[in-house]
Amino acid sequence: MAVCLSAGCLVTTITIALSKGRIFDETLPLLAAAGIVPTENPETSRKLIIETNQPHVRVVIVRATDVPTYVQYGAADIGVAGKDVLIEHGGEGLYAPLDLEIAKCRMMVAVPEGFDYANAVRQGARLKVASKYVKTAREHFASKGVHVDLIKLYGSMELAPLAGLSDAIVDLVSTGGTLKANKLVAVEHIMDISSRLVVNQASLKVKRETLQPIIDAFAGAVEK
Ligand code: PRT
Ligand code: MG
Repeated sequence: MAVCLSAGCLVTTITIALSKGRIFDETLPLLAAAGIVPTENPETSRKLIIETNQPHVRVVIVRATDVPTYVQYGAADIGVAGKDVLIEHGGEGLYAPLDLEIAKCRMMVAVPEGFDYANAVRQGARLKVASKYVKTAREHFASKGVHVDLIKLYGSMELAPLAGLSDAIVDLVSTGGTLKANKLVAVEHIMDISSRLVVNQASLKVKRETLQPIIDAFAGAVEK
C-alpha cells in the first residue's frame, strides 16, 4: 500500500488490479465513471503497470486468477475478478461490495455429444470430471450426491473428454460456440457468473477517503 510521503505530497496512491481482455475492456466504462482513464491499452502495450490520467491511480495487469491474490496481500487496493475465480480463491482478506454485472457467463457441466449423462448419474456411475474450477465442481457434485474423480486442469478443458482424459468437464459457457465446435453439450447449469469489485480490507480502512468515491462511482455506473 504505497502512500506518497515526499515533501508536500499527501495524496494516497491507489493500485487497481485488472486482467487484460474482457475484464479490462468491460471495466473501462466503470473507471471512466470514476474519472479514471488508463493511458495505455494492455493489448498493445507490454507494460504491466499502466498509468492513468489520475496521477495517484495506476492499474496493474495480472492474470485473471491472480487478481484476488494481489488484492488480498495489498499489492493492489482494488481489483475486478469473476465469481468463478473468487470462489476458487476463497475470498480471504477481501471485501466484495459490488457485483459489476460484467463478463457474464454460466458455469456448466458438459459432456461429449451422445454421452448419456443423466443415465450415468442415475446408475450411480463414478464420473471423471476435468476442470479448472475444482472447488466449485466438488461442491456441485457433492450437493447432488454424484460420485466424481476431479482432475485439475489449467487450460482448454474442452479437450479433456475428446482426448479420453475425462467423461465430463465443468467450464464457463458464454455463446456456447466453443462447446459446439468440439462436439460437446451442456447438461447441467451450476451457476450464473459475473465479475465483482474486490477491495483489500486494510486499504478500505486506511484509504477510505480515496477509495469510497471510486466504489460509489462504480456502483452508480452499474445501476445505469
Ligand atoms: O485466458 P486466461 O487463461 O489468461 O485466463 P482466464 O480465462 O481466467 O481469463 P479471461 O480473461 O478469459 O476470463 C476472465 C473472466 O471472464 C473469467 O474469470 C470469467 O469470470 C469471465 N468470462 C466470461 C469468461 C467467459 N465469459 C468465457 N466464455 N471466461 C472464460 N470464458 C471461456 C470459457 O472458459 C470457454 O473456454 O470462453 C470459452 C467459452 O466461450 P463460448 O462463448 O464459446 O461459450
Ligand atoms: Mg480465457
